[in-house]
Amino acid sequence: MTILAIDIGGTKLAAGRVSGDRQITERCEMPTPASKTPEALAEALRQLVQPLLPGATRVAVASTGIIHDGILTSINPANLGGLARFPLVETLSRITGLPCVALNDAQAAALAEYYALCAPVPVMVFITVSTGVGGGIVSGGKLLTGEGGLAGHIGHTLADPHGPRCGCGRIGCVEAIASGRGIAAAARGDLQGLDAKTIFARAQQGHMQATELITHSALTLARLIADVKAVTDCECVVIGGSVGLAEGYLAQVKAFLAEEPQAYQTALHEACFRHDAGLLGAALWAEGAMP
Ligand code: ADP
Ligand code: BMX
Ligand code: ZN
Repeated sequence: MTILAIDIGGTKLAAGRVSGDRQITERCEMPTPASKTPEALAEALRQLVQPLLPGATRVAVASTGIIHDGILTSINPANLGGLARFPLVETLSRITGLPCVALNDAQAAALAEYYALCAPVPVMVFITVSTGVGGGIVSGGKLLTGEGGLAGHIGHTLADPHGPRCGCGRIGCVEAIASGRGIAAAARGDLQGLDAKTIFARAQQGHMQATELITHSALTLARLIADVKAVTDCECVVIGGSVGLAEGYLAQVKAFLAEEPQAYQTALHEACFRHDAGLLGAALWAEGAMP
């Protein structure tokens, strides 16, 4: 059985063919269209999956946004070019002619990373620090999606009541500060208008403001992890996303978490499947969710 897995993020679209032994055999990537129309996203997805279709028997999608009944609804529309509501499963079934399932990207990655653990644990939390900040919780061997698909959206918890307004409408969300977009939005002077990837590169060169922006993100994430520990009593937290996996980032988060009281400590790891956790998690979901 070959599953065509797709990962829709706020910055990039990725797709791969996942074989029966859970290996990604082919992989493609393209930027997420900046346009606000559903047609633009549908066309980008068509181009992305076309070369991977031969031999695939089903489609599995991990996508940014709340996924409920196959519909993608943005909690933070700013992360998806303003696209608020998109018929994800219907669109991909039409494009591919194959049965399709979909779930949130961080929830999918949580599932893949849970199966990658050396031994099962009662509670594991996955956090992606990427365009946004997303999360997925596996408890008692089950992925929590919630009735409406909102479970795990920990990027929209409060980090700073005096912080910037988040695209979700709240003020001072973790995502508005710690995410790639949050880092870029806070940049001033010669860093203004640069993306998080470039700001990380500047920090490597010793740029003081760039270093401070990244440190502030890492501190915000460490505080979120302490909160997550208090809520879930998780055994470990796994970090993914291009910001989360950037060189030196997790080390900073670990250092800030170590300053919190003992009760809030938890083991922190980088995602074992790195940037492919969403793709593999979607494929696992398809194996379990479809006959
Ligand atoms: P998506 O959100 O589409 O899943 P990513 O996980 O790649 O995609 O996250 C995108 C964010 O990560 C952007 O803000 C981008 O600037 C930033 N980014 C991409 N590559 C790197 C890198 N090597 N180091 C730090 N930040 C990065
Ligand atoms: C946002 C939200 C989450 C998502 C998270 C990470 C939207 C469009 N997305 O909080 O559903 O899991 O970003 O998404 O509202 P990514 O694009 O950074 O991978
Ligand atoms: Zn928010």
